[in-house]
Amino acid sequence: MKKLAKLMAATALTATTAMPAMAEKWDMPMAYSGSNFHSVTGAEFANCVTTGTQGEIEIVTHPSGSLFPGAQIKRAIQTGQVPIGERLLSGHQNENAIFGVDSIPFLATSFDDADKLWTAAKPALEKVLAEQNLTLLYSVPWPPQGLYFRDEVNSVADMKGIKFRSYNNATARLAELTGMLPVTIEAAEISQAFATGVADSMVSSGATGYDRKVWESLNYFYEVDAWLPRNYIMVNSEVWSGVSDANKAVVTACAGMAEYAGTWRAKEYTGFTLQGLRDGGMNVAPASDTMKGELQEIGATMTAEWLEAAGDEGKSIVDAFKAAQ
Ligand code: PCA
Repeated sequence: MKKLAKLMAATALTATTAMPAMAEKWDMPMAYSGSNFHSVTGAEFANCVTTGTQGEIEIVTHPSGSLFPGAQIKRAIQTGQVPIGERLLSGHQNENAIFGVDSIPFLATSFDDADKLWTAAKPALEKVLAEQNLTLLYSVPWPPQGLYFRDEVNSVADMKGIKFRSYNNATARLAELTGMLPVTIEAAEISQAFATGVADSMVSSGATGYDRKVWESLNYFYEVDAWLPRNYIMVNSEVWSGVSDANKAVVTACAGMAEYAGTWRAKEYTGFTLQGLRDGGMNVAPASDTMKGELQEIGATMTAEWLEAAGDEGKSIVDAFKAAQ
């Protein structure tokens, strides 16, 4: 009897000191550097969930593409290799044109408009993701996209033959239409690509140029405000359906706060990083009217191409966005 009592006491002790019965660790791959505002937002989201669920779900972020490079993150979540992760939405435009809704040149060129476009597109995107075993948690925009070059350019004619780093279908198409030579390179790899001359230009935000210190190789940033692409955080739908209602409420609340905080950071980061590029020695200025006009023509071509590819669903998103403007 004594022995049994001892055993029971020991078991009780183990039960109270052990981790909660349902404790799970969720590794969360992210493609951009740890100091990037999306990664900082993701780390805060992870802490919020870990604290809010009292450790029942512990999210551990892996920035810089250290667990999976950007191009593999969505598939890794779909197939259950990891439960959660962050990816550039337009990285999947080759699967479905709807994913490219945020990279249509000159459609939504401010944070306010990017927000309206997101609201208009979200139901269709959630539906496509659900068909792929994915549940959307939150999304944060990048700052407006401008053009980086090693050498000065004043018109589209000056761009001919320049090696251009692309990050999705739209950026590769932009290169084609401007006579440049696209090469796809992840953000984590661009410093080296510019240093070694694999590429001499790109379209991106001031944020990415700043994060990757591109002033070490490039000299010009033309503010074009072509579009504001987005990152989004998704969870495997089967994993999600196994989460308790109480923990789902925590994750959803943390996601809402992350979307808000991340968007605020993106806005703050816009001016800060452009100044950072200047401080690094780059020429930062709005594109000339000639260049803007030429790019707008290319934008019109790309808009027509996107509408063609995205069909009725795409048209209704653009119509709903324009009605909200
Ligand atoms: N930075 C990312 C995507 C958009 C942006 O501003 C990149 O250049 O890869």
